[in-house]
Amino acid sequence: MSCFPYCAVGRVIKGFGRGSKELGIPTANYPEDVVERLPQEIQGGVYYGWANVDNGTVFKMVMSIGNNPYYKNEKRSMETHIIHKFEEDFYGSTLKTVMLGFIRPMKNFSSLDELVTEIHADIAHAKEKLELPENLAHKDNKFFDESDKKLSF
Ligand code: ADP
Ligand code: RBF
Ligand code: MG
Repeated sequence: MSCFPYCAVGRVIKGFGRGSKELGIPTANYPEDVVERLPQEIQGGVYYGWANVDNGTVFKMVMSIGNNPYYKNEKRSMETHIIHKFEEDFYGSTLKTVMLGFIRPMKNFSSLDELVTEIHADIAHAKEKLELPENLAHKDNKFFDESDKKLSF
């Protein structure tokens, strides 16, 4: 059994400020309540899927889900890198994501260079997987429509 597709929606908050943007890989962070709703089956790791901001164009994305040992209760973070060049930041906007598959578990890296190289490989992997017909189909998922009025937040 699989819990994919997994849909998440929430406002974009300020992250840890670890400078993902400076690495050329900005990650939009979800608030805690969105992270807490994640099913147990979705473990720490890297995932691929689709995303949009304020019901706009749907783009490919990669998501990093991490267990931060410095937080009590093994709280996880959900950081989405949208594979698109945005002209401006979108803090406070509504981010919708549809997760479709797992890429790899979280790893420890001995240098930032290695981490960045691995993330670029993740992005290439995601781009390819999302071209498969069964994944491409979710680009038009009703969830991304503005007409979806059932969301309450
Ligand atoms: P933070 O620590 O606050 O998450 P980042 O350096 O990770 O800071 O930058 C994330 C922010 O960059 C997002 O919240 C968003 O406003 C902006 N941003 C711009 N382009 C993208 C993109 N392609 N994917 C994700 N976030 C982006
Ligand atoms: N950080 C890690 O320590 N290990 C990882 O394996 C890892 N994989 C990532 C994969 C993707 C696609 C992205 C966007 C980030 C990844 N990060 C990883 C970085 C981390 O979650 C976070 O973005 C940085 O710590 C900067 O905030
Ligand atoms: Mg971030």
